Amino acid sequence: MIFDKSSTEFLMGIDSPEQLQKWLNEHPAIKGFAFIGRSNVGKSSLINAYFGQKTARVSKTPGRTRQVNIFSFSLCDDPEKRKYYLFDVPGYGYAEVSKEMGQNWQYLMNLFFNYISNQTVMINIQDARHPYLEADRSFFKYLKGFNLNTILVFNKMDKIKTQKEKHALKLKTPELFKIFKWVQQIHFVSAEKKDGLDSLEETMKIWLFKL
Ligand SMILES: Nc1nc2c(ncn2[C@@H]2O[C@H](COP(=O)(O)OP(=O)(O)O)[C@@H](O)[C@H]2O)c(=O)[nH]1
Ligand SMILES: [Mg+2]
Repeated sequence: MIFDKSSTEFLMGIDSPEQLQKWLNEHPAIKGFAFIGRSNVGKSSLINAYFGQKTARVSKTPGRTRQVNIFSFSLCDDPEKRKYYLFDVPGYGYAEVSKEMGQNWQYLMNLFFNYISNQTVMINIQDARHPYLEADRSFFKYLKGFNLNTILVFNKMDKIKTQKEKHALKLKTPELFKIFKWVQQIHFVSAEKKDGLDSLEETMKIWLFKL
């Protein structure tokens, strides 16, 4: 275990662009991670697996899913208990979202990606069964302009039943790097079965020290 679950604190949930801009302006050069993906892809499950019960409680609270939820955390083996930040960002690609809500999401996200410290790493989660859906591709096209470090994570690997299919997906990695050109790393995990989580956690930790 690298992230100290008992250190995770919920700081706030923000749905107002002005408030988000203010918070980000007041916290320049922060280090940490933002979890982003289509809704239902397993963002909360993955965040809970790494950062514990407090994050689970927040993500179950009604209304929180349309907010940027901000947490702080520390590393287990850091005696100084330096603070890092975790952002649970509302999911993209809702087909059912109203136009108005879609616009609010756009506005909030524009602010988020514009003002977030470039020492915060984007963790984009996609469904291993449906890699690079249209929503994921258009999100990447959008994210590209912001020049942020990004790790791509394929979740729900347990839903891919045969070894052959798993292998086939992994063989696609070079192709995936071509599609998502500026992605630094690609991981294959199952939040449910806890597969591949250690290696991703190690990668995330390395980024905290690299930036
Ligand atoms: N089979 C399987 N189901 C998962 C996995 N991760 C999440 N889920 C399920 O997918 C659904 C959505 O997960 P959630 O974490 O709420 O997704 P979010 O909307 O992206 O936050 C829930 O029913 C989870 O139990 C996984 O690795 N494997
Ligand atoms: Mg969620």
